[in-house]
Amino acid sequence: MPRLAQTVRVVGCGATKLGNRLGRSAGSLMAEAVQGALSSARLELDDLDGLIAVPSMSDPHLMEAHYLATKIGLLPKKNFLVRTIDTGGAGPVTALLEGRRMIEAENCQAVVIAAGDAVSSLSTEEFLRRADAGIGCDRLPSPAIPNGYGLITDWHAKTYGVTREQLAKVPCLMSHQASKHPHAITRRRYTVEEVLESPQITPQLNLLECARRMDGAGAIIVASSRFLEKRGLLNKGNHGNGDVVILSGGEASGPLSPPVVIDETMFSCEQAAQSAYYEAQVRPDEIDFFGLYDCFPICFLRAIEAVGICPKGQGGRWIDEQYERILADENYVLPVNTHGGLLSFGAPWEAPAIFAVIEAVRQLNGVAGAQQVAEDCRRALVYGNGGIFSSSAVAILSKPIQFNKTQAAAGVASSPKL
Ligand code: MLC
Repeated sequence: MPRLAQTVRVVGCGATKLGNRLGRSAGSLMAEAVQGALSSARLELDDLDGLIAVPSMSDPHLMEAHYLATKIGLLPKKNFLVRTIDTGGAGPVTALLEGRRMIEAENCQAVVIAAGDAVSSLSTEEFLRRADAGIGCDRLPSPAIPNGYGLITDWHAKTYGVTREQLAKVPCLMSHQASKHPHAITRRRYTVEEVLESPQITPQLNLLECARRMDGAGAIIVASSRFLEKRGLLNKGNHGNGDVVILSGGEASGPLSPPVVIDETMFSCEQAAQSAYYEAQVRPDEIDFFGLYDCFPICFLRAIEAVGICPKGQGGRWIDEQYERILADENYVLPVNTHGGLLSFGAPWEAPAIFAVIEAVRQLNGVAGAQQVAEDCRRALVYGNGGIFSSSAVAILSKPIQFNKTQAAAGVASSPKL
C-alpha cells in the first residue's frame, strides 16, 4: 500500500435538507452544503485552494465550478484551482479522486467538492425533456433513461436469470435502510407487492424502482495531512471523530448512452472496482460498508456482483436472502447504502453519490447509531455510475492507518485489524 495514501484526508462533510420542490436554485443549495462542510472541518473559506463541482441539470452553467466558486466568493483569487467534472452520476466519486490528485500532484492544501440539483422543482414534462435530450436519444421512448435501463434489465434476466420479483426487492431493501436514516426522504418500508403494484414506468420498471428525483446538495472537503498538521487539525476532522483517508480509487468507461450493443463488454464497474481493490491491497471481505449506485434495481444488482459482495450471477439470490432478513428482523442493518441510496434517500440528478460518500464517512467515524454496520467500521467502498453504465468511479476509504517504525521505513502500512 503506497504511503502516499495517508496524505489525503476527508475532513468535512455538509449537506442541505433534501426535499421536493424546495424552491431554491442548485447553486444556492451547493453553496449551503459547502458552508456546512467547512464548519464540520473547522476551516474557513479562505483555507480552500481548490473547488470541484458536478454540473446541475436544473440550473446549468458553462463551467459550473467557476460559477459556484464565484458565487461563494472564492473567485477571483490567486492560486485557486477550479474544476468541473462531468462523469454523470459517477461525478462525486470521480471528484473525490480528482481532489486527491489535486492535493498529491498539484500542491493543493484543501479542496471542496460540491454536487447538488433541484430536479424536483422542474415539472415532469420539463424534467423529462431535459433528461431525454441529455442522452441524445432518438432510439428510446420517453422516459429514455428508465427505458434504457429497462433494456439492460431484459438482457440481464435473459442472460443470468434474475427475476422480476428479485429486482422489485431492491427498493424494499433501500426503503428499509432509509426508514431508519434521519435525513432520508423515504420514511416507510415497502413490500415487494407494493413495488410491483406501483405505476408502471417502462415494461421492466415501476415507479418505486426509479431513482427518486429530489432537490438537495452535498459537499465534502479533502485536505492534505501536512496542511492539517500545521493547523493542529490532523485527525480532528468531521466533528472531532477523526479524519477519513482516501485509500484508493479506480475509474473505467463504458459506451456512450444509450449503448448500441448490450453485452458484458459495456459494463465498467468491475474494472473500476478491481483497480481500487488493487491499489488498496484489500479484498471485498475487508470492506465493512458499501455505498453503491442504485438508480434502478439493475444498477444495484450489477454493483453488488462487481464489487464482490456476491459471485457473478448470484445477485438475485443474494437479494432474496437479504429480503428475508429484513422481513424477519426490522432492526437488521444491511451493510450497503445505510442511507437508502438513490431509490429511497433521494436523488438530485448527478449528485446522489455524494450522499454515499457522506454516509461512508459517518460509518467510518462510528456515528451511524442504530445503523452502524460494525462497531469498528474499518473500510468503506463507494461507487458512482454515470449515464446508462457509461462511467464508473470507485473509491475505498478507511480510518487513518497506523504505522510502526519499520513499516514506515519500508513504506508499508498496516491497520490493527489487518
Ligand atoms: C418517485 N416517487 C417515489 C419514487 N420515485 N416514491 C418513492 N420511491 C421512489 N423511488 C414519488 C415522488 O416523490 C412523487 O410523490 C410521486 O412518486 C411521483 O414522482 P415524480 O418523479 O414526480 O413523477 P413523475 O414526474 O411522473 O416522473 C416519474 C419518473 C421520474 C419515473 C418518470 O421520477 C424519473 O424519470 N425518475 C428517474 C430519474 C432518473 O432518470 N435519474 C437518473 C438515473 S441515471 P409526490 O408525493 O410528490 O406525488 C443516473 C446516472 C446519471 O443516475 O448519470 O445521472
